This record gives sequence, C-alpha cells and structure tokens, in this order.
Amino acid sequence: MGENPLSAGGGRRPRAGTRRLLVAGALGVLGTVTALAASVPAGAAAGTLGAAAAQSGRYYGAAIAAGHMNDSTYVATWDREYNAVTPENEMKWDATEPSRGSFRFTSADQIVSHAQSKGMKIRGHTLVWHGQLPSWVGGLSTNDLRSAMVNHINNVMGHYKGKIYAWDVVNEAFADGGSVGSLRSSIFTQKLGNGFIEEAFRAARAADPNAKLCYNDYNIDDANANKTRGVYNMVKDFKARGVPIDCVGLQSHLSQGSVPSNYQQNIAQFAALGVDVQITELDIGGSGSAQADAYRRVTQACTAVPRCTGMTVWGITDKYSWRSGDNPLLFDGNFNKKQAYTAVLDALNAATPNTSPSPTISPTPSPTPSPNTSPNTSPSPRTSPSSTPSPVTGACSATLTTVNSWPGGFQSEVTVRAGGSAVDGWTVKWTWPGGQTISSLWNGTQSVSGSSVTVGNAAYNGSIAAGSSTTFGFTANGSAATPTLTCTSP
Ligand code: 9MR
Repeated sequence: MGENPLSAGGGRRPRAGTRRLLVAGALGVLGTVTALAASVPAGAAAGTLGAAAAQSGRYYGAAIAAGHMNDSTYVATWDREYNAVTPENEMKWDATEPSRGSFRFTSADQIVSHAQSKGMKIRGHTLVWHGQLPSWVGGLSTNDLRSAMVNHINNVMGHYKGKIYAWDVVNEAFADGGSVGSLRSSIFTQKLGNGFIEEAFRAARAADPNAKLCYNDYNIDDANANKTRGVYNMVKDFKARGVPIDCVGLQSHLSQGSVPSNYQQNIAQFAALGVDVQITELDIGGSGSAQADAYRRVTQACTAVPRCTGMTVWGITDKYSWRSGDNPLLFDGNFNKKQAYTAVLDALNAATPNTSPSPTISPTPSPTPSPNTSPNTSPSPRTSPSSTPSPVTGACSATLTTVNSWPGGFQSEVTVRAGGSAVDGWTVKWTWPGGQTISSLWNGTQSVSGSSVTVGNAAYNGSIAAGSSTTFGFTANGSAATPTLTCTSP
C-alpha cells in the first residue's frame, strides 16, 4: 500500500474508552480514596464474566441470535453472564435492507430492546461488508453504489442512533495472504476503489457522532502478519489525516494452538496509534485445559492494555456456534461452564484496574501520535484528584473523586458507602454545574434529565455491608467537576 492508499479526502478526530480506578488511593494521593481502597475487599472476585470485566472498566459481551431468544436457558445465561451484545446476523445489510430503500429492523430491535432493558452495551455489526450483501447491491453503478452505501449507513445508524456503543463500520476489507495493504476484491473496491473504507467512516461519523467507529477483521491477530500490517498502516494513515476512526476490532476466531505469541503486542501496537481495541468475535476451537489456557492468554492480553476496552465471544453455547464442531465457546451444548469459562473469569478478576482512560470524543482533531509499536503503552498522567465527601447522614453516603482529566473530558469514581446498617440497593444523585455529560458509566445504571443525574446500583453491587463500600465510575465530557452528591437507599 502506498502513502495514503485508502484516501478519499477530508478531516476529523478520535474518541473514548472507559476505565475504572479501584486502587487510585493506593498511590496515596487522597485520604478518602485511600480509605476506599482499604475498604474494598481485597481480592473480591466477581462471579460473572460481565461483572468481572466491569471491575477494570471493560465489558464482556456475546454475539446473540434473535432466533434463539425463545430458548430460556440461552437468554438466562446471556443476562446473567454478559454485559454487552453483538447481534450475530441481524444488523447485516441483507437483514436490514433486503431490497433497496426498504429497511427492516424487527430482529435486530428484538436484541437491542432486550439489551437495553438490561443496561448492556451494544455493538453494531456491520455496515459495509462484502458478505451477507443482498443481491441488488451487486448490480449498482458506481454512483448508485456510493449513494446506496451512504444511505444504508444513514438509515441503519440513524435507526439506532444513541443506542450503539461501537459500530463495525467496515468489516473484512483486507485480503488474506496478500502483500501488505492489499484489499480483498469486492463490489466496493471494484466500483468505488480503495477509498470506500474512508467514505464509509466519514458517513458513519456524521450519522451517529457518539458511536465509536471500528474497523473489524479476522486474521489480524499476529502483530507482524501482512494483513495486520495493512490494517495498522490504514489506521495510522486515518489518524494522521483526521479520518474518523475510533477502534480496531480483532475478531480473533482462533484455535487453541493458534493464539499468536505477540497477540498482546499486537493489541498494544494498535492502541498506540490512538484507537481503542476490542476483541469482537472471539472463539477458540479446542477443549479442556489447552482451550482454557488459550482463552486465558487472550483475556490477559486485553486486560494488560489500557485501551483494550472489551471482549465479545461469538456466541454463548457450543450448541449454537457457527463452528459447532470446534466447540469454541465458554459454555458447552448444555450450558455448562467449561474450563475455558473459569480461565476467563479468573483472568478478568485478576485484571489490574486501569489507570489510563482513552481520550473522550472531542470536537477538534487530535494530535496524531507517532507510530509506536512498542508493546507497552504508557498510561497518561493523572490529574490531581479532587473529591467532595458527603456526610453519612442516612443509610449511605457517596464521594466523588476525579481520577483523570484531559482537554474536554474527565473520569470520575464514586464511592458509595453504607452507614451503620447494610444497604440493599442505592441511588446517587447530583446536578452538573456546567453542562457536563456522561459518555460512559460502569458499575451502575444511569438516568439523566437535563443536568440532573441519577445513578442506581448495577444488578451485582446493590448490597453493601455496614460500613463497607462499592464504587461506580464514568467518563464525561466537559470540565471536571465535583458536584454535591446525595445517596439514598430504599
Ligand atoms: O456467525 C455468523 C453466522 O451465523 C453466519 O452464517 C455467517 C455468514 O456470513 O456469519 C457469521 O458471522 C461472521 C461475522 O459476521 C463476521 N466475521 C466472521 C463471522 C463468522 O463467519
């Protein structure tokens, strides 16, 4: 690929990721936080994948097929274990726009409504892909294809505007086994040229400015593979020219013997370009402890890199996996937890809390970081935390600490502490003083009305023993603020 091989013109910027800072106080910067660190049960392990991932500010998702949602065990396992979802097929072009200009969202809506009712993150998959493309697209002329592509992006993203955490804007555009940077030949390259990727990302940013925009592909797990180098160069080029891109999705369809030794380095090298990394379609063929070890390595590789913001397994049970013969998932055909499940859960629970949130969405182009393929990203410097302890007048109190800030955004952590009696459920409220808006919140459920914010406990952290505490956190846009918090418990 040449200098700007995927160029199609124009300029823009990056965005967000979230992180929890459980042990900020371990650095001794603030008394209240030190107390928090001391009061959180050391080594307290979460019992589900989603809750364990949330401890380090990450999500753990699964691909879900609407067609299996009449299986109550399937839905119960999804609800219990995962806090994010990707519709497996329901948002693809053939499903959403089977004939030109005629959009259908029934199946995808089913998944989205359910996920929303459970407070899950939703990944949109996928807008522009050579696969599962309705036949009418193949017959279009260049101009028609361009307008059909943009129209498709506008309608699908528009339908879900504000509901999608991250979109796989372009999927699987790079060729297998080619030279660095070669794209797979498709209707898109043939009619629009290589610039179709950039065109799609620009249209996507305009369609839903608050969704993270990801490039997603398989066989880009090895840091040095030609296909990986091609995607790396594209992201670097996009960042340098201000083409909007926020994340790279590593599908990671693997087998127990094929997790590359440089997998973590690979995640880190993409992150160092200034994008988030998400593992988007993880499944690992194999069995027993070897499969579990492979899952453990993948999980640890993500949790070791601050900008690896979450993982999604491509299904829940081996029974419904697209590669069922490989038994590649965390639950067997009877929904029993496999060794791989325990390996992932343990690795998530062992994750070091993140100290480096990715920058939040900002209206100005970000400086392009120099490409750095070093495996270790350095955490961004934290600002001095500030806090507004509220007195323990009722059943609970809440204390907000600013743990990081950057131009246009900040990250805070709120400690919710029970008074003399245990609480079962809590609600924290405050009013923003200066138009701040939360971009992402974890370990709680939020509702916002103008400048008033109400955060309730998540399903797993409502119960707090007398004198103990739990935390939730968020990233927000605007100037760091320390509003007065009130905490109530029913
Ligand atoms: O899991 C999906 C399967 O049900 C479909 O039949 C298949 C058809 O293309 O797509 C599968 O999902 C793919 C994903 O959308 C993109 N990356 C590869 C996945 C596995 O094929």
